[in-house]
Amino acid sequence: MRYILLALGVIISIHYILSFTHEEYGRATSISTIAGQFTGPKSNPPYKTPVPDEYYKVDEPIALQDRKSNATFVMLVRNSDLSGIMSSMKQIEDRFNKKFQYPYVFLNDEPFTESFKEHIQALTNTTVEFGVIPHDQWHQPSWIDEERATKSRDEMVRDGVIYGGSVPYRNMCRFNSGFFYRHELLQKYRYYWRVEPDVKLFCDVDYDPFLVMQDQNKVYGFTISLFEYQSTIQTLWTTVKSFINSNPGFVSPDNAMGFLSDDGGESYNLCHFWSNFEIADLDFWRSEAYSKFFEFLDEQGGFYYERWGDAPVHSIGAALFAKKEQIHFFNDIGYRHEPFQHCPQGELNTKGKCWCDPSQNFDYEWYSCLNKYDRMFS
Ligand SMILES: Nc1nc2c(ncn2[C@@H]2O[C@H](COP(=O)(O)OP(=O)(O)OP(=O)(O)O)[C@@H](O)[C@H]2O)c(=O)[nH]1
Ligand SMILES: *[C@@H]1O[C@H](CO)[C@@H](O)[C@H](O)[C@H]1NC(C)=O
Ligand SMILES: *[C@@H]1O[C@H](CO)[C@@H](O)[C@H](O)[C@H]1NC(C)=O
Ligand SMILES: [Mg+2]
Repeated sequence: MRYILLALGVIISIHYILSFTHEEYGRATSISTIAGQFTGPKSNPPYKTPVPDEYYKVDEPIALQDRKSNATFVMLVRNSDLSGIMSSMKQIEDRFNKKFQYPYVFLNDEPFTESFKEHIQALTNTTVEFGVIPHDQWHQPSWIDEERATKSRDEMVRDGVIYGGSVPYRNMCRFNSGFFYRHELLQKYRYYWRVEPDVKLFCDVDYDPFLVMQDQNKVYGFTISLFEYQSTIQTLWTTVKSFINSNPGFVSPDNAMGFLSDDGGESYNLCHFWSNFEIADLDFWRSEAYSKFFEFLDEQGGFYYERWGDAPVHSIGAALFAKKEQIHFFNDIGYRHEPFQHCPQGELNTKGKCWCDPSQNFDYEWYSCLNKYDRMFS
């Protein structure tokens, strides 16, 4: 414990020196003059200060394109996910995108069928691109010891761990952790909004969340946070600590370790942002800190020997390499991915014309981690 605290102290001071020469992350570089309005008093989480009215385009059928972000939707799906992803996409269009007109990138480990593409393109007037994932970025690397991987999958099946026996699920987690942002179709974008099949969007999103990310220098946005299954990440935290110890300069000053750990970094409390919803900065994943971090994790083989999820991996990366203020809770976006939902409360519910019942809200349920996010600001 002492040792970790000491290490973090050193990390923070070293980072201060290094940050002026390399990393942009962890430093407020582009907060504009209006940023003060958002940030609010230091004693409040930033999301308690609502998005200013100037950002809202309530009565415009198509938002005036005076300012647009460099952003896209990203959907990783199979051909068989057509109906589920059409359902999600229709809601994205109706609640937000028919007004803001951002493009879509669909990714798959095999080619999309013509019929899939036609059905998807019919849902929008914006650009939709369909990409195939390079073989090596999806499949289990040849240096993974298959005997050890099989043994671990069998154990997880026996223990009833969800997706414990699945190799494709592991491929998906590894791809989302370290490769999607390197896909050629995403190179031209800075921000993305990840959308999965069969999710629900409860409220009108009458402002552009990408512009809010950009103007406030945010790198990661979430709607739901919760605990991970310990059995899927047995050695993840030991690996993270080992990375931090050998690369102290990457850890941001004023990071969000307080969200991840209840004892100053000694142990992981299993909290993570639920990554089926993400609005985030692709350049953050492309940064030296996160790239090296992913490489280090990948070398341990934990995506296959265990079942490391992209949610804890992204969350730990964001929490350590960004400032806590750069992680945004989209309190006003009503969202459901089975079996949990975030339903905006009070005025936000009315403002967004939300159709969820505010009493059905995961925010402060016992399995939620939002209180650990909040406590970092008090
Ligand atoms: N192309 C492709 N996409 C996949 C594959 N497996 C999962 N995905 C996508 O990866 C994302 C996460 O997979 P899900 O099956 O939703 O995993 P989950 O959200 O942890 O679990 P659920 O509770 O089943 O939703 C979704 O967008 C899926 O469509 C696969 O084998 N191929
Ligand atoms: C696309 O644009 C055309 C012409 O402006 C319009 O008639 C049509 O309804 C639009 N479709 C969608 C899905 O927005
Ligand atoms: C959008 O962002 C990407 C990644 O940072 C960058 O390469 C690209 O030049 C940007 N495009 C525009 C139009 O600013
Ligand atoms: Mg899902």
